[in-house]
Amino acid sequence: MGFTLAEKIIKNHLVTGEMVKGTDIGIRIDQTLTQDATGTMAYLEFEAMGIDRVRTERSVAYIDHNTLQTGFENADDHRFIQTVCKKHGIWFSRPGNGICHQVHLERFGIPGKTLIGSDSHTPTGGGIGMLAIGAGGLDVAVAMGGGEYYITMPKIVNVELQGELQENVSAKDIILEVLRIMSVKGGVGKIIEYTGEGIKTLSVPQRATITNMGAELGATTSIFPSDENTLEFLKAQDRADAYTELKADDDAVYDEHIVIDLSKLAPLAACPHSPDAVKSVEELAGMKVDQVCIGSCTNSSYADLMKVAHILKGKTVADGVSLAIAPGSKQVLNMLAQNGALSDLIDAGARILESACGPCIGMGQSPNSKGVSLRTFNRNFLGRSGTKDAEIYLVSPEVAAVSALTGVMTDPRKYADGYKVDMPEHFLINDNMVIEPASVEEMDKVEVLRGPNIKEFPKTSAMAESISATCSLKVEDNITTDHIMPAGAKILPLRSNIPAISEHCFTVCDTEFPSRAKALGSSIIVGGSNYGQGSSREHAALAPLYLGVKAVLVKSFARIHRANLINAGIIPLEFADENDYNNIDLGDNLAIDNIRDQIAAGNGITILNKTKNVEINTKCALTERQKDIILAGGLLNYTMMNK
Ligand code: MIC
Ligand code: SF4
Repeated sequence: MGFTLAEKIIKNHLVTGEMVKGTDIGIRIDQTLTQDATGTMAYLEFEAMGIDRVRTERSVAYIDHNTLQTGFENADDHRFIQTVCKKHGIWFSRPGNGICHQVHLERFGIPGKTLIGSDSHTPTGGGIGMLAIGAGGLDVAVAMGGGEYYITMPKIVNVELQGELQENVSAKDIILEVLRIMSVKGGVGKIIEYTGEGIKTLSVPQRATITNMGAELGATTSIFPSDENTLEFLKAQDRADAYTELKADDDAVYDEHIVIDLSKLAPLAACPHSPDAVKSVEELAGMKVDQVCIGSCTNSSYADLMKVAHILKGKTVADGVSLAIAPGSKQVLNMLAQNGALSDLIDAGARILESACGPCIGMGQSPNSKGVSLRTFNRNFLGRSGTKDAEIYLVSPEVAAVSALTGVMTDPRKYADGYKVDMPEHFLINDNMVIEPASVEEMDKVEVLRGPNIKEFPKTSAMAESISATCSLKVEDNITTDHIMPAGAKILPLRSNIPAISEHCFTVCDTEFPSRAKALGSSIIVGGSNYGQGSSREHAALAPLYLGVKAVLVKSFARIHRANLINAGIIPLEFADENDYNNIDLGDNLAIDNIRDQIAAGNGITILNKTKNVEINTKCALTERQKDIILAGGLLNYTMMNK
């Protein structure tokens, strides 16, 4: 029996466990990436581990999220990251150089290598044949220190692409179709592997759009083979030496099989407020649009923006529409500048933003009240744009550009000609915005600079014998980490300051939560299924930890958030019987006795709801290592104990 591509890469990197689906495995990590909003915490954690120099083949820190500098905080954090990188052997991509995933794909990604990043869209690297996985900052810190990364050996889903896309139907429509089929929880515990004749028609940046937004499926990662298109891309990036041909064996066995005929796909849009609320653009055509944003790590490549420039050339953005464009990297922006396409964008009335995440994470460009905004991004969760009553639709660059001109949702097949952007033979290469780390001889001389916004990682202690806690919050299904720990221009600058950012925890759902949880001292959160989907931000675990949350009891968890809870020493519990969700209400007094023994025994944990006088059975499926982490009071304590 042959192997799938993901299995081959895992096999080559396996350190602990066996490739048995559903069991825990530890893999060696070749590369790491961080971005600034999660990076400060990750580097504080790395420093706390007391390791001098990273032990990976390549670790890169990007500054791309917190680039709106309305106070000293972000600039201080950037300076901290820059100096910590210099000292400890990490490459530093300066603000202005671009979005981490776009730049990593262009300049550092290598087929067949493993990459973990403190950002959920790290699977973008799957477009170039990497096994690229999003993780919490602490897991990335451990990997930088040479530790392996633990995942549950996923099931492998084969998405077979047949045929070729029609003109003005794009890679974004492929992943929206996969989301329509599988939903935002359909990928949990799975790797999505793309095969079929259709993949030959897709360039690396198009493939990366698909693997990027695979994060919205809840998948562990997504991956394409490394083939002649990969070589063409790497050659054009002057990195042909990074190429290896990689594909699944002909007799590989997959757990699921989905077939998509590309020629039958039409332009699609994800409707508010979920990436899987997919409808055809034709159905939505004519809807008035107030804002269009083009960019983000999903759709800001050279080809995407050339297509947009071609559609806009010589025309003017409709008078009711504000069009913002953020090219994904300095490379892309500079190429558009040199070939004149930037001028076409400016001339049409586009507001050009710096190469960064920008509006995707609510850093500026919030829409007007009740505004309809079409975005080429990957997430449209409630409130993420910064305007709570805005309606965000996720669309392709073609739909976005054509609709910006007409002022209403428009099917590009009727309005744009079949302009095709060829992969440039040579991208414009200039890595002058990437700073090399100091040499081993020089590293001791580097001083790490810390601003007053940078506070320590919250201290945790070993798990107690029993817990007496109150239910401090009860929430529904599909709670995202944007609900738990909102982002945006006002809150993101507090990412290095857990006490301050905790004041915003869950305020999207309940403004009283932070003060209530603090007053209770010790509490438990209750939730529905797919709890913690979305971003990898470990702040969604660290803020509850700081506020005294001891356990989270839900119907089911999203992968990265569950790992972050364990890393923070918070017990992740699932209802043994989902109907028990109705047996706990806000304010109920809950007790767990002999908790250490119950965790160690691994047969689930019994909670007594003292208010209702009912016993609730929960599942707490932890591996031996995870049990030890929880009992030690989190991964940092565990790592220090095992140093
Ligand atoms: C996101 O797209 O939600 C983010 C912002 O990039 C996050 C990381 C973060 O919260 O800093 C992610 O995707 O992990
Ligand atoms: Fe940045 Fe948005 Fe991509 Fe997250 S999804 S990395 S915020 S561009």
